[in-house]
Amino acid sequence: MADADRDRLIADLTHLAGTVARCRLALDVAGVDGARAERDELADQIVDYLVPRLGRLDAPLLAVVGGPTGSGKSTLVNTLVGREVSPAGVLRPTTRAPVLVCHRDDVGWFLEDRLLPGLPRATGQGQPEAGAVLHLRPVDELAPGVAVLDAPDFDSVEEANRELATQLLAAADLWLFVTTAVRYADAVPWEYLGRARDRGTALAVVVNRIPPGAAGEIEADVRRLLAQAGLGSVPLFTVPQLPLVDSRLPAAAAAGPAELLGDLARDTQQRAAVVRRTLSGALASVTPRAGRLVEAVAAQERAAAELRREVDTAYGRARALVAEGLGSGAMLRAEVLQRWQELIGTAELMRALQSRISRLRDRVTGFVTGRLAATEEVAVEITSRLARLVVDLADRAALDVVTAWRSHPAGAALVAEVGDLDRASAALRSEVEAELRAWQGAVLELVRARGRDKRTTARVLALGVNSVGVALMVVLFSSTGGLTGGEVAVASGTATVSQALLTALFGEQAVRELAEEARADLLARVDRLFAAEAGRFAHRLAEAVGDSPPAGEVADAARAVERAGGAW
Ligand SMILES: Nc1nc2c(ncn2[C@@H]2O[C@H](COP(=O)(O)OP(=O)(O)OP(=O)(O)O)[C@@H](O)[C@H]2O)c(=O)[nH]1
Ligand SMILES: [Mg+2]
Repeated sequence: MADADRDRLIADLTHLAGTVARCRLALDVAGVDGARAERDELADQIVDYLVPRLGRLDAPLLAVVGGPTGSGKSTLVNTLVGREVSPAGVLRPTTRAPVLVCHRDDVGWFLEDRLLPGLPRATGQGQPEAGAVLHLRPVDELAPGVAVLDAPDFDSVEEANRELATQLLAAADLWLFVTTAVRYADAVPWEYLGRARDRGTALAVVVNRIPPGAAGEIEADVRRLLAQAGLGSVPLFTVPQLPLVDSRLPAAAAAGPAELLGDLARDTQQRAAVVRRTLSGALASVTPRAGRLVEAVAAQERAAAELRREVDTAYGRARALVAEGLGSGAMLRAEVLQRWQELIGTAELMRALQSRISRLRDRVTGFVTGRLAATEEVAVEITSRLARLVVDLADRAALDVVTAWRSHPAGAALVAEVGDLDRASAALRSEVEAELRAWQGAVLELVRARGRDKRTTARVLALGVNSVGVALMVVLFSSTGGLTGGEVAVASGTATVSQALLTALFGEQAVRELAEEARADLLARVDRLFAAEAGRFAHRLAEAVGDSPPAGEVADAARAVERAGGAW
Protein backbone atom coordinates (compact mmCIF):
# COMPACT_ATOMS: atom_id res chain seq x y z
CA MET A 1 0.00 0.00 0.00
CA ALA A 2 1.39 3.37 -1.02
CA ASP A 3 2.22 5.82 1.76
CA ALA A 4 -0.39 8.29 0.55
CA ASP A 5 -3.09 5.60 0.59
CA ARG A 6 -2.06 4.56 4.04
CA ASP A 7 -2.15 8.14 5.27
CA ARG A 8 -5.61 8.49 3.76
CA LEU A 9 -6.75 5.33 5.54
CA ILE A 10 -5.28 6.54 8.83
CA ALA A 11 -7.02 9.90 8.47
CA ASP A 12 -10.35 8.24 7.62
CA LEU A 13 -10.00 5.84 10.53
CA THR A 14 -9.22 8.69 12.89
CA HIS A 15 -12.27 10.55 11.66
CA LEU A 16 -14.42 7.44 12.08
CA ALA A 17 -13.15 6.87 15.62
CA GLY A 18 -14.05 10.45 16.52
CA THR A 19 -17.49 10.10 14.98
CA VAL A 20 -18.09 6.75 16.69
CA ALA A 21 -16.97 8.09 20.06
CA ARG A 22 -19.42 10.99 19.72
CA CYS A 23 -22.39 8.63 19.36
CA ARG A 24 -24.06 9.03 22.71
CA LEU A 25 -26.61 6.24 22.44
CA ALA A 26 -28.26 7.99 25.34
CA LEU A 27 -31.75 6.61 24.95
CA ASP A 28 -32.60 3.30 26.56
CA VAL A 29 -33.84 1.34 23.59
CA ALA A 30 -33.61 -2.44 23.28
CA GLY A 31 -30.03 -3.62 22.89
CA VAL A 32 -28.48 -0.28 23.71
CA ASP A 33 -26.09 -1.69 26.31
CA GLY A 34 -24.49 -3.95 23.77
CA ALA A 35 -24.35 -1.10 21.27
CA ARG A 36 -22.62 1.17 23.79
CA ALA A 37 -20.02 -1.49 24.52
CA GLU A 38 -19.48 -2.06 20.83
CA ARG A 39 -19.16 1.67 20.20
CA ASP A 40 -16.45 1.97 22.88
CA GLU A 41 -14.61 -1.07 21.62
CA LEU A 42 -14.66 0.11 18.04
CA ALA A 43 -13.45 3.62 18.86
CA ASP A 44 -10.80 2.19 21.18
CA GLN A 45 -9.51 -0.35 18.74
CA ILE A 46 -9.11 2.22 16.01
CA VAL A 47 -7.26 4.64 18.26
CA ASP A 48 -5.38 2.08 20.36
CA TYR A 49 -4.35 -0.26 17.62
CA LEU A 50 -5.33 0.31 14.00
CA VAL A 51 -4.02 3.85 13.65
CA PRO A 52 -0.68 3.36 15.45
CA ARG A 53 -0.14 -0.03 13.84
CA LEU A 54 -0.81 1.26 10.34
CA GLY A 55 1.50 4.14 11.11
CA ARG A 56 4.37 1.78 11.97
CA LEU A 57 4.09 -1.69 10.56
CA ASP A 58 7.59 -2.58 11.69
CA ALA A 59 7.01 -1.76 15.35
CA PRO A 60 7.53 -4.68 17.77
CA LEU A 61 4.81 -7.32 17.78
CA LEU A 62 2.62 -7.16 20.86
CA ALA A 63 1.51 -10.49 22.31
CA VAL A 64 -1.20 -9.95 24.88
CA VAL A 65 -1.62 -12.70 27.48
CA GLY A 66 -5.30 -12.80 28.37
CA GLY A 67 -7.71 -15.13 30.06
CA PRO A 68 -9.75 -15.75 33.16
CA THR A 69 -8.51 -14.78 36.59
CA GLY A 70 -6.23 -17.28 38.26
CA SER A 71 -5.52 -19.17 35.07
CA GLY A 72 -1.81 -18.52 35.52
CA LYS A 73 -1.23 -15.64 33.09
CA SER A 74 1.25 -13.84 35.30
CA THR A 75 2.94 -17.13 36.15
CA LEU A 76 3.29 -17.87 32.44
CA VAL A 77 4.71 -14.41 31.68
CA ASN A 78 7.24 -14.75 34.51
CA THR A 79 8.16 -18.16 33.21
CA LEU A 80 8.63 -16.88 29.65
CA VAL A 81 10.85 -14.04 30.84
CA GLY A 82 12.72 -16.18 33.33
CA ARG A 83 12.17 -13.96 36.34
CA GLU A 84 9.31 -12.35 38.16
CA VAL A 85 8.13 -9.30 36.21
CA SER A 86 4.46 -9.47 37.11
CA PRO A 87 3.54 -10.79 40.53
CA ALA A 88 1.30 -13.84 40.62
CA GLY A 89 -0.87 -14.38 43.62
CA VAL A 90 -3.62 -16.20 45.41
CA LEU A 91 -5.94 -13.20 45.72
CA ARG A 92 -8.37 -13.00 42.80
CA PRO A 93 -7.90 -10.99 40.74
CA THR A 94 -4.17 -10.40 41.23
CA THR A 95 -3.14 -8.45 38.17
CA ARG A 96 -5.05 -5.17 38.11
CA ALA A 97 -2.86 -3.14 35.82
CA PRO A 98 -1.26 -4.28 32.57
CA VAL A 99 2.43 -5.11 32.66
CA LEU A 100 4.26 -4.95 29.35
CA VAL A 101 7.58 -6.74 29.11
CA CYS A 102 9.87 -6.11 26.18
CA HIS A 103 13.51 -5.95 25.23
CA ARG A 104 15.21 -2.72 26.26
CA ASP A 105 15.68 -1.72 22.65
CA ASP A 106 11.94 -1.89 22.02
CA VAL A 107 10.76 0.09 24.99
CA GLY A 108 10.96 3.39 23.09
CA TRP A 109 8.05 2.42 20.84
CA PHE A 110 5.84 1.54 23.75
CA LEU A 111 6.87 4.64 25.69
CA GLU A 112 5.92 6.79 22.72
CA ASP A 113 2.30 6.08 23.53
CA ARG A 114 1.12 5.87 19.96
CA LEU A 115 -0.23 2.42 20.80
CA LEU A 116 -2.92 2.60 23.50
CA PRO A 117 -2.51 6.37 23.76
CA GLY A 118 -5.11 6.64 26.50
CA LEU A 119 -3.04 4.60 28.95
CA PRO A 120 -0.47 6.53 30.93
CA ARG A 121 2.92 4.78 31.18
CA ALA A 122 4.79 3.81 34.31
CA THR A 123 8.36 2.59 34.21
CA GLY A 124 9.18 2.12 37.89
CA GLN A 125 10.23 -1.34 39.02
CA GLY A 126 7.91 -1.40 42.04
CA GLN A 127 4.71 -3.30 42.45
CA PRO A 128 2.26 -2.14 39.73
CA GLU A 129 -0.63 -0.19 41.16
CA ALA A 130 -4.17 -1.01 40.20
CA GLY A 131 -5.65 1.05 37.42
CA ALA A 132 -5.44 1.95 33.79
CA VAL A 133 -1.68 2.48 33.72
CA LEU A 134 0.62 0.56 31.43
CA HIS A 135 3.60 -0.65 33.42
CA LEU A 136 6.62 -1.06 31.20
CA ARG A 137 9.29 -3.60 32.08
CA PRO A 138 12.29 -3.42 29.75
CA VAL A 139 14.35 -6.61 30.10
CA ASP A 140 17.30 -8.34 28.47
CA GLU A 141 15.75 -11.79 28.72
CA LEU A 142 13.23 -11.35 25.90
CA ALA A 143 14.42 -11.11 22.32
CA PRO A 144 13.80 -7.80 20.55
CA GLY A 145 10.83 -7.67 18.18
CA VAL A 146 8.22 -9.27 20.43
CA ALA A 147 6.69 -7.76 23.55
CA VAL A 148 4.53 -9.65 26.03
CA LEU A 149 1.71 -7.98 27.92
CA ASP A 150 0.27 -9.51 31.08
CA ALA A 151 -3.33 -8.33 31.09
CA PRO A 152 -5.87 -8.16 33.89
CA ASP A 153 -8.47 -10.91 33.65
CA PHE A 154 -11.64 -10.46 31.63
CA ASP A 155 -14.04 -12.46 33.76
CA SER A 156 -13.55 -11.14 37.24
CA VAL A 157 -15.95 -9.24 39.41
CA GLU A 158 -13.90 -6.13 38.70
CA GLU A 159 -15.63 -4.34 35.86
CA ALA A 160 -12.60 -2.09 35.40
CA ASN A 161 -10.50 -5.23 34.85
CA ARG A 162 -12.87 -6.57 32.26
CA GLU A 163 -12.99 -3.33 30.32
CA LEU A 164 -9.25 -2.92 30.42
CA ALA A 165 -8.70 -6.51 29.33
CA THR A 166 -11.09 -6.03 26.42
CA GLN A 167 -9.28 -2.88 25.39
CA LEU A 168 -5.87 -4.57 25.64
CA LEU A 169 -6.97 -7.58 23.61
CA ALA A 170 -8.13 -5.23 20.87
CA ALA A 171 -4.61 -3.79 20.77
CA ALA A 172 -2.91 -7.18 20.44
CA ASP A 173 -1.12 -8.36 17.33
CA LEU A 174 -1.29 -11.80 18.84
CA TRP A 175 -3.46 -13.04 21.60
CA LEU A 176 -2.08 -15.72 23.94
CA PHE A 177 -5.22 -17.08 25.53
CA VAL A 178 -4.49 -18.81 28.84
CA THR A 179 -6.98 -21.12 30.51
CA THR A 180 -6.73 -24.12 32.80
CA ALA A 181 -7.52 -27.80 32.69
CA VAL A 182 -10.45 -27.14 34.98
CA ARG A 183 -11.91 -24.04 33.39
CA TYR A 184 -11.34 -24.31 29.68
CA ALA A 185 -15.03 -24.92 28.97
CA ASP A 186 -16.22 -21.74 30.75
CA ALA A 187 -18.55 -19.62 28.67
CA VAL A 188 -17.01 -16.15 28.96
CA PRO A 189 -13.63 -16.99 27.41
CA TRP A 190 -15.36 -18.53 24.43
CA GLU A 191 -17.19 -15.28 23.78
CA TYR A 192 -13.83 -13.56 23.62
CA LEU A 193 -12.43 -16.29 21.44
CA GLY A 194 -15.37 -15.88 19.11
CA ARG A 195 -14.68 -12.19 18.88
CA ALA A 196 -11.02 -12.83 18.10
CA ARG A 197 -12.13 -15.23 15.37
CA ASP A 198 -14.56 -12.69 13.90
CA ARG A 199 -11.89 -10.04 13.85
CA GLY A 200 -9.24 -12.34 12.46
CA THR A 201 -6.93 -11.78 15.42
CA ALA A 202 -3.87 -14.05 15.43
CA LEU A 203 -4.39 -16.39 18.34
CA ALA A 204 -2.68 -19.15 20.35
CA VAL A 205 -4.25 -21.09 23.21
CA VAL A 206 -2.44 -22.25 26.35
CA VAL A 207 -4.13 -24.77 28.64
CA ASN A 208 -2.42 -24.49 31.99
CA ARG A 209 -2.18 -26.70 35.04
CA ILE A 210 -2.77 -30.01 33.33
CA PRO A 211 -2.74 -32.83 35.90
CA PRO A 212 -0.24 -35.62 35.26
CA GLY A 213 -1.43 -38.01 32.59
CA ALA A 214 -4.38 -35.90 31.45
CA ALA A 215 -2.65 -33.92 28.73
CA GLY A 216 -3.78 -36.10 25.81
CA GLU A 217 -7.39 -36.23 26.81
CA ILE A 218 -7.69 -32.54 27.63
CA GLU A 219 -5.86 -31.50 24.50
CA ALA A 220 -8.27 -33.55 22.37
CA ASP A 221 -11.26 -32.02 24.10
CA VAL A 222 -9.99 -28.45 23.71
CA ARG A 223 -9.22 -29.11 20.07
CA ARG A 224 -12.74 -30.34 19.58
CA LEU A 225 -14.14 -27.19 21.17
CA LEU A 226 -11.84 -25.00 19.12
CA ALA A 227 -12.90 -26.73 15.93
CA GLN A 228 -16.53 -26.28 16.90
CA ALA A 229 -15.88 -22.58 17.35
CA GLY A 230 -14.31 -22.31 13.93
CA LEU A 231 -10.84 -22.06 15.43
CA GLY A 232 -9.52 -25.46 14.36
CA SER A 233 -6.20 -24.14 13.07
CA VAL A 234 -5.23 -22.22 16.20
CA PRO A 235 -1.95 -23.38 17.84
CA LEU A 236 -2.66 -25.13 21.13
CA PHE A 237 -0.16 -25.61 23.97
CA THR A 238 -0.59 -27.59 27.16
CA VAL A 239 1.35 -26.76 30.31
CA PRO A 240 1.56 -29.32 33.09
CA GLN A 241 0.71 -28.60 36.68
CA LEU A 242 4.06 -28.35 38.42
CA PRO A 243 5.39 -26.89 41.62
CA LEU A 244 6.39 -23.26 41.19
CA VAL A 245 9.76 -21.80 42.02
CA ASP A 246 9.87 -18.02 42.52
CA SER A 247 6.42 -17.68 40.95
CA ARG A 248 7.66 -19.51 37.88
CA LEU A 249 7.33 -22.86 36.25
CA PRO A 250 10.39 -24.68 35.02
CA ALA A 251 11.21 -23.13 31.64
CA ALA A 252 10.65 -26.44 29.84
CA ALA A 253 7.00 -26.50 30.93
CA ALA A 254 6.31 -23.43 28.82
CA ALA A 255 8.55 -24.43 25.94
CA GLY A 256 5.70 -24.34 23.40
CA PRO A 257 4.64 -20.71 23.86
CA ALA A 258 8.29 -19.71 24.37
CA GLU A 259 9.19 -21.22 21.02
CA LEU A 260 6.29 -19.49 19.29
CA LEU A 261 7.40 -16.10 20.58
CA GLY A 262 11.05 -16.89 19.90
CA ASP A 263 10.31 -17.77 16.29
CA LEU A 264 8.40 -14.54 15.81
CA ALA A 265 11.25 -12.56 17.35
CA ARG A 266 13.77 -14.19 15.04
CA ASP A 267 11.80 -14.21 11.81
CA THR A 268 10.90 -10.71 10.61
CA GLN A 269 8.73 -12.02 7.80
CA GLN A 270 6.76 -14.35 9.98
CA ARG A 271 6.29 -11.52 12.43
CA ALA A 272 5.13 -9.16 9.69
CA ALA A 273 2.69 -11.83 8.51
CA VAL A 274 1.13 -12.14 11.96
CA VAL A 275 0.87 -8.36 12.28
CA ARG A 276 -0.69 -8.10 8.83
CA ARG A 277 -3.15 -10.81 9.52
CA THR A 278 -4.43 -9.28 12.72
CA LEU A 279 -4.38 -5.82 11.22
CA SER A 280 -6.34 -6.90 8.14
CA GLY A 281 -8.82 -8.77 10.28
CA ALA A 282 -9.36 -5.79 12.55
CA LEU A 283 -9.67 -3.50 9.55
CA ALA A 284 -12.18 -5.79 7.87
CA SER A 285 -14.20 -5.92 11.07
CA VAL A 286 -14.62 -2.15 11.09
CA THR A 287 -17.33 -2.09 8.40
CA PRO A 288 -19.72 -4.59 9.99
CA ARG A 289 -19.13 -3.17 13.45
CA ALA A 290 -19.74 0.39 12.26
CA GLY A 291 -22.79 -0.92 10.40
CA ARG A 292 -24.23 -2.26 13.63
CA LEU A 293 -23.53 1.06 15.28
CA VAL A 294 -25.31 2.88 12.47
CA GLU A 295 -28.30 0.64 13.16
CA ALA A 296 -28.13 1.46 16.85
CA VAL A 297 -27.93 5.19 16.12
CA ALA A 298 -30.91 4.88 13.77
CA ALA A 299 -32.83 3.15 16.57
CA GLN A 300 -31.98 6.10 18.81
CA GLU A 301 -33.30 8.46 16.16
CA ARG A 302 -36.50 6.49 15.86
CA ALA A 303 -36.98 6.56 19.61
CA ALA A 304 -36.29 10.30 19.71
CA ALA A 305 -38.83 10.83 16.94
CA GLU A 306 -41.40 8.83 18.90
CA LEU A 307 -40.77 10.93 21.98
CA ARG A 308 -41.03 14.12 19.96
CA ARG A 309 -44.27 12.87 18.47
CA GLU A 310 -45.72 12.53 21.97
CA VAL A 311 -44.84 16.17 22.58
CA ASP A 312 -46.36 17.28 19.28
CA THR A 313 -49.52 15.30 19.97
CA ALA A 314 -50.01 16.69 23.45
CA TYR A 315 -49.44 20.32 22.51
CA GLY A 316 -51.33 19.92 19.23
CA ARG A 317 -54.28 18.75 21.26
CA ALA A 318 -53.92 21.76 23.55
CA ARG A 319 -53.85 24.06 20.55
CA ALA A 320 -56.97 22.50 19.07
CA LEU A 321 -58.76 22.94 22.38
CA VAL A 322 -57.82 26.61 22.50
CA ALA A 323 -59.13 27.07 18.96
CA GLU A 324 -62.30 25.29 19.95
CA GLY A 325 -62.60 27.31 23.16
CA LEU A 326 -62.38 30.63 21.35
CA GLY A 327 -65.71 30.30 19.66
CA SER A 328 -67.47 28.42 22.43
CA GLY A 329 -68.60 31.51 24.29
CA ALA A 330 -66.72 30.32 27.39
CA MET A 331 -64.39 33.28 27.32
CA LEU A 332 -66.97 35.82 28.43
CA ARG A 333 -69.30 35.62 31.36
CA ALA A 334 -72.93 36.35 30.65
CA GLU A 335 -73.12 39.39 32.90
CA VAL A 336 -70.13 41.02 31.25
CA LEU A 337 -71.66 40.41 27.87
CA GLN A 338 -74.90 41.72 29.15
CA ARG A 339 -73.41 45.06 30.22
CA TRP A 340 -71.59 45.33 26.93
CA GLN A 341 -74.73 44.60 25.01
CA GLU A 342 -76.74 47.14 26.95
CA LEU A 343 -74.13 49.69 26.04
CA ILE A 344 -73.90 49.10 22.34
CA GLY A 345 -77.18 47.41 21.61
CA THR A 346 -79.29 50.55 21.69
CA ALA A 347 -81.41 51.50 18.80
CA GLU A 348 -80.16 55.02 19.24
CA LEU A 349 -76.56 54.03 18.71
CA MET A 350 -77.45 52.06 15.64
CA ARG A 351 -79.37 55.00 14.23
CA ALA A 352 -76.49 57.26 15.06
CA LEU A 353 -74.20 55.00 13.09
CA GLN A 354 -76.38 55.47 10.06
CA SER A 355 -76.37 59.23 10.42
CA ARG A 356 -73.87 61.87 9.33
CA ILE A 357 -70.68 62.01 11.25
CA SER A 358 -71.36 65.29 13.03
CA ARG A 359 -74.68 63.92 14.27
CA LEU A 360 -72.96 60.69 15.27
CA ARG A 361 -70.58 62.58 17.53
CA ASP A 362 -73.44 64.27 19.26
CA ARG A 363 -75.52 61.20 19.64
CA VAL A 364 -73.03 58.71 20.98
CA THR A 365 -72.21 60.73 24.09
CA GLY A 366 -73.92 58.27 26.36
CA PHE A 367 -72.11 55.42 24.73
CA VAL A 368 -68.77 57.17 25.05
CA THR A 369 -69.29 57.80 28.74
CA GLY A 370 -70.15 54.24 29.55
CA ARG A 371 -67.70 52.68 27.19
CA LEU A 372 -64.44 53.07 29.06
CA ALA A 373 -65.40 50.86 31.96
CA ALA A 374 -67.20 48.31 29.81
CA THR A 375 -64.46 47.92 27.21
CA GLU A 376 -61.92 47.55 29.96
CA GLU A 377 -64.08 44.97 31.68
CA VAL A 378 -64.42 42.91 28.51
CA ALA A 379 -60.71 43.19 27.74
CA VAL A 380 -59.73 42.08 31.24
CA GLU A 381 -62.29 39.33 31.16
CA ILE A 382 -60.94 37.99 27.89
CA THR A 383 -57.36 38.17 29.10
CA SER A 384 -57.94 36.35 32.35
CA ARG A 385 -60.25 33.67 30.99
CA LEU A 386 -58.12 32.95 28.01
CA ALA A 387 -54.95 32.98 30.10
CA ARG A 388 -56.49 30.44 32.43
CA LEU A 389 -57.53 28.25 29.53
CA VAL A 390 -54.07 28.35 27.97
CA VAL A 391 -52.31 27.64 31.26
CA ASP A 392 -54.72 24.81 32.12
CA LEU A 393 -54.20 23.23 28.74
CA ALA A 394 -50.44 23.68 29.04
CA ASP A 395 -50.58 21.95 32.43
CA ARG A 396 -52.47 19.09 30.91
CA ALA A 397 -50.20 18.81 27.89
CA ALA A 398 -47.12 18.73 30.12
CA LEU A 399 -48.60 15.99 32.26
CA ASP A 400 -49.66 14.08 29.15
CA VAL A 401 -46.10 14.18 27.80
CA VAL A 402 -44.57 13.14 31.11
CA THR A 403 -47.02 10.25 31.33
CA ALA A 404 -46.35 9.19 27.76
CA TRP A 405 -42.58 9.43 28.19
CA ARG A 406 -42.71 7.44 31.41
CA SER A 407 -44.32 4.56 29.61
CA HIS A 408 -41.84 4.72 26.72
CA PRO A 409 -38.63 2.73 27.30
CA ALA A 410 -36.47 5.55 26.01
CA GLY A 411 -38.46 8.27 27.72
CA ALA A 412 -38.60 6.97 31.29
CA ALA A 413 -35.04 7.97 32.14
CA LEU A 414 -35.57 11.44 30.70
CA VAL A 415 -38.37 12.19 33.13
CA ALA A 416 -36.96 10.25 36.07
CA GLU A 417 -36.15 13.63 37.53
CA VAL A 418 -39.35 15.31 36.54
CA GLY A 419 -38.86 18.63 38.33
CA ASP A 420 -41.58 21.03 37.18
CA LEU A 421 -41.84 19.39 33.80
CA ASP A 422 -45.21 17.80 34.56
CA ARG A 423 -46.96 21.16 34.60
CA ALA A 424 -46.89 24.42 32.72
CA SER A 425 -43.75 26.43 33.35
CA ALA A 426 -44.02 28.85 36.24
CA ALA A 427 -43.70 31.93 34.08
CA LEU A 428 -46.36 30.88 31.61
CA ARG A 429 -49.29 32.72 33.13
CA SER A 430 -47.60 36.11 33.06
CA GLU A 431 -46.26 35.38 29.58
CA VAL A 432 -49.71 34.48 28.35
CA GLU A 433 -51.18 37.63 29.87
CA ALA A 434 -48.51 39.79 28.27
CA GLU A 435 -49.07 38.05 24.95
CA LEU A 436 -52.82 38.58 25.18
CA ARG A 437 -52.38 42.24 25.94
CA ALA A 438 -50.13 42.47 22.93
CA TRP A 439 -52.78 40.68 20.91
CA GLN A 440 -55.45 43.12 22.03
CA GLY A 441 -53.15 45.93 20.98
CA ALA A 442 -52.78 44.27 17.61
CA VAL A 443 -56.56 43.94 17.29
CA LEU A 444 -56.95 47.67 17.87
CA GLU A 445 -54.29 48.22 15.23
CA LEU A 446 -56.29 46.04 12.84
CA VAL A 447 -59.44 48.02 13.49
CA ARG A 448 -57.63 51.31 13.08
CA ALA A 449 -56.05 50.18 9.85
CA ARG A 450 -59.41 49.05 8.48
CA GLY A 451 -60.84 52.52 8.54
CA ARG A 452 -59.46 53.15 5.10
CA ASP A 453 -61.76 55.81 3.92
CA LYS A 454 -62.27 59.04 5.74
CA ARG A 455 -65.80 58.32 6.62
CA THR A 456 -65.13 54.98 8.31
CA THR A 457 -62.11 56.42 10.10
CA ALA A 458 -64.18 59.24 11.46
CA ARG A 459 -66.84 56.81 12.63
CA VAL A 460 -64.36 54.48 14.26
CA LEU A 461 -62.75 57.42 16.01
CA ALA A 462 -66.12 58.74 17.09
CA LEU A 463 -67.02 55.41 18.66
CA GLY A 464 -63.54 54.93 20.03
CA VAL A 465 -61.06 52.46 18.64
CA ASN A 466 -61.12 50.49 21.88
CA SER A 467 -64.85 49.97 21.72
CA VAL A 468 -64.74 48.85 18.13
CA GLY A 469 -61.84 46.53 18.97
CA VAL A 470 -63.76 45.03 21.86
CA ALA A 471 -66.80 44.59 19.61
CA LEU A 472 -64.54 42.57 17.34
CA MET A 473 -63.27 40.46 20.23
CA VAL A 474 -66.80 39.81 21.37
CA VAL A 475 -67.73 38.64 17.89
CA LEU A 476 -64.69 36.42 17.90
CA PHE A 477 -65.32 34.89 21.30
CA SER A 478 -69.07 34.64 21.23
CA SER A 479 -69.47 32.06 18.56
CA THR A 480 -67.61 30.68 15.60
CA GLY A 481 -70.72 31.83 13.69
CA GLY A 482 -69.30 35.29 14.01
CA LEU A 483 -67.07 34.35 11.16
CA THR A 484 -69.84 33.36 8.82
CA GLY A 485 -71.97 36.41 8.63
CA GLY A 486 -75.70 35.78 8.31
CA GLU A 487 -76.19 32.77 10.54
CA VAL A 488 -74.80 34.63 13.45
CA ALA A 489 -77.98 36.68 13.65
CA VAL A 490 -79.60 33.96 15.65
CA ALA A 491 -76.55 32.67 17.48
CA SER A 492 -75.95 35.16 20.20
CA GLY A 493 -77.53 38.46 20.97
CA THR A 494 -74.34 40.16 22.04
CA ALA A 495 -72.41 38.90 19.09
CA THR A 496 -75.23 40.03 16.91
CA VAL A 497 -75.20 43.59 18.10
CA SER A 498 -71.42 43.70 18.04
CA GLN A 499 -71.53 42.27 14.57
CA ALA A 500 -74.19 44.75 13.55
CA LEU A 501 -72.06 47.56 14.87
CA LEU A 502 -69.00 46.36 13.01
CA THR A 503 -70.97 45.68 9.85
CA ALA A 504 -72.37 49.16 9.95
CA LEU A 505 -68.82 50.46 10.18
CA PHE A 506 -66.89 48.25 7.81
CA GLY A 507 -69.28 46.13 5.81
CA GLU A 508 -69.88 42.40 6.17
CA GLN A 509 -66.94 41.13 4.17
CA ALA A 510 -64.45 43.31 6.03
CA VAL A 511 -65.82 42.18 9.39
CA ARG A 512 -65.34 38.59 8.38
CA GLU A 513 -61.78 39.31 7.37
CA LEU A 514 -61.07 41.25 10.52
CA ALA A 515 -62.36 38.45 12.67
CA GLU A 516 -60.35 35.88 10.76
CA GLU A 517 -57.21 37.93 11.03
CA ALA A 518 -57.63 38.57 14.74
CA ARG A 519 -58.32 34.91 15.38
CA ALA A 520 -55.31 33.77 13.35
CA ASP A 521 -53.10 36.23 15.16
CA LEU A 522 -54.31 35.00 18.53
CA LEU A 523 -53.77 31.36 17.63
CA ALA A 524 -50.30 32.16 16.29
CA ARG A 525 -49.44 33.75 19.62
CA VAL A 526 -50.80 30.76 21.52
CA ASP A 527 -48.80 28.52 19.21
CA ARG A 528 -45.64 30.36 20.12
CA LEU A 529 -46.39 30.02 23.81
CA PHE A 530 -47.08 26.29 23.46
CA ALA A 531 -43.99 25.87 21.33
CA ALA A 532 -41.91 27.31 24.16
CA GLU A 533 -43.63 24.95 26.59
CA ALA A 534 -43.01 21.98 24.33
CA GLY A 535 -39.46 23.23 23.96
CA ARG A 536 -38.76 22.21 27.53
CA PHE A 537 -39.21 18.60 26.49
CA ALA A 538 -37.22 19.07 23.33
CA HIS A 539 -34.51 20.53 25.54
CA ARG A 540 -34.47 17.47 27.81
CA LEU A 541 -34.17 15.26 24.80
CA ALA A 542 -31.48 17.41 23.23
CA GLU A 543 -29.51 17.41 26.45
CA ALA A 544 -29.56 13.63 26.52
CA VAL A 545 -28.71 13.25 22.86
CA GLY A 546 -26.07 15.98 22.92
CA ASP A 547 -24.11 16.53 19.74
CA SER A 548 -24.41 12.87 18.87
CA PRO A 549 -23.88 12.48 15.12
CA PRO A 550 -26.79 11.32 12.96
CA ALA A 551 -26.73 7.77 11.63
CA GLY A 552 -25.91 9.06 8.16
CA GLU A 553 -22.76 10.74 9.37
CA VAL A 554 -21.53 7.54 11.01
CA ALA A 555 -22.36 5.62 7.84
CA ASP A 556 -20.44 8.14 5.72
CA ALA A 557 -17.40 7.96 7.96
CA ALA A 558 -17.52 4.15 7.83
CA ARG A 559 -17.86 4.16 4.05
CA ALA A 560 -14.81 6.38 3.74
CA VAL A 561 -12.80 3.84 5.73
CA GLU A 562 -14.14 1.01 3.64
CA ARG A 563 -13.10 2.78 0.44
CA ALA A 564 -9.68 3.74 1.76
CA GLY A 565 -9.16 0.29 3.26
CA GLY A 566 -10.02 -1.45 -0.01
CA ALA A 567 -6.46 -1.07 -1.21
CA TRP A 568 -5.10 -2.69 1.93
N1 LIG B 1 1.42 -25.11 41.23
C1 LIG B 1 1.10 -24.27 40.25
N2 LIG B 1 0.49 -23.16 40.59
C2 LIG B 1 0.16 -22.31 39.62
C3 LIG B 1 0.42 -22.59 38.25
N3 LIG B 1 -0.03 -21.56 37.52
C4 LIG B 1 -0.55 -20.68 38.41
N4 LIG B 1 -0.44 -21.11 39.65
C5 LIG B 1 -0.93 -20.44 40.87
O1 LIG B 1 -2.24 -20.00 40.61
C6 LIG B 1 -2.48 -18.75 41.17
C7 LIG B 1 -2.86 -17.79 40.08
O2 LIG B 1 -1.78 -17.56 39.21
P1 LIG B 1 -1.55 -16.17 38.50
O3 LIG B 1 -0.40 -16.34 37.59
O4 LIG B 1 -1.54 -15.07 39.47
O5 LIG B 1 -2.88 -16.10 37.68
P2 LIG B 1 -3.39 -14.93 36.74
O6 LIG B 1 -4.02 -15.56 35.55
O7 LIG B 1 -2.30 -13.99 36.47
O8 LIG B 1 -4.50 -14.28 37.63
P3 LIG B 1 -5.04 -12.78 37.62
O9 LIG B 1 -3.89 -11.90 37.64
O10 LIG B 1 -5.90 -12.70 38.82
O11 LIG B 1 -5.87 -12.65 36.38
C8 LIG B 1 -1.16 -18.36 41.85
O12 LIG B 1 -1.28 -18.64 43.20
C9 LIG B 1 -0.15 -19.21 41.20
O13 LIG B 1 0.90 -19.47 42.08
C10 LIG B 1 1.07 -23.83 37.96
O14 LIG B 1 1.31 -24.20 36.81
N5 LIG B 1 1.38 -24.62 39.00
MG1 LIG C 1 -2.12 -12.04 36.77
